[in-house]
Amino acid sequence: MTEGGKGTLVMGVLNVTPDSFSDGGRWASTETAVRHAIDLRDSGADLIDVGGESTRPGAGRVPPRVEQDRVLPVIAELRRQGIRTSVDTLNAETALLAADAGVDIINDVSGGLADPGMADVVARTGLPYIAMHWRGHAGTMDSLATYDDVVGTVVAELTERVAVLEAAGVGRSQIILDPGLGFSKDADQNWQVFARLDAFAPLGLPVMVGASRKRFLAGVLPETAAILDRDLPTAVLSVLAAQAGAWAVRVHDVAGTRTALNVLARVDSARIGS
Ligand code: PMM
Repeated sequence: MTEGGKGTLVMGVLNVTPDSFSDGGRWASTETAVRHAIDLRDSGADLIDVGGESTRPGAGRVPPRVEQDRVLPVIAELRRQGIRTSVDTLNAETALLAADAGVDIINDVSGGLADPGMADVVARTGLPYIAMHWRGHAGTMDSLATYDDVVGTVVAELTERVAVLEAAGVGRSQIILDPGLGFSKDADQNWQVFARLDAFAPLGLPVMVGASRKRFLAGVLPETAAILDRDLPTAVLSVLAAQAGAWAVRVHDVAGTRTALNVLARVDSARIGS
């Protein structure tokens, strides 16, 4: 975790899919995807998270070849343009091919649970690896939101993932944790986990937060609000995550979060200067 949230990275979301829940279909060709990634970079993204399989609730699986055809050319082109990327994938093979294409980070929303080959690929590539808290695929995840103590259980389940990854040869310094907001958690559980990001500190690993446009944000908006109206509460949560020491926030509206983080930086530096 970064001290006082200074330097929290902004990861821009690039879903190269026809069906992601808030931006599906908009960046489905390599050319439009690359153009959007450049816009995100120009808006202040530090890196671009390239995904070719939607994880929205109820989404079906995509054959690895289709996923790879979507993400690999985009990653290769962004690499060529000097833009840092992560690949958002559950598949070890896709992660390995993305590494060959020049990806900088592997982002696995299953923390290695979906594909038993993932830990080995992470160990072999030596790339940073985002291990997110996950309990099941999109078709079943909502029914798996059962916890006595959601914060303690998420920390314990991620601790277990770290142990399994390390046993498979992944270096501890490669691992970044993500509490998995919106994945097998109801609205109250998402707020509880977000409110206790400090509970991950004892693990001593960087923490990333992905709250952007997720369903639980609807609860702070009027019933008539559209999905894009969730960008304001997302930016507010980006500031709170940064204050809690998050390593990075994963957002669709990079400009909004960048502005919000700039406000925090000015307040922090004014406090230090006074
Ligand atoms: N959320 C989504 C996809 N990938 N990756 C990480 N590490 N953390 C997240 O919270 C996360 C993710 C789903 O959101 P999208 O459909 O809007 O991309």
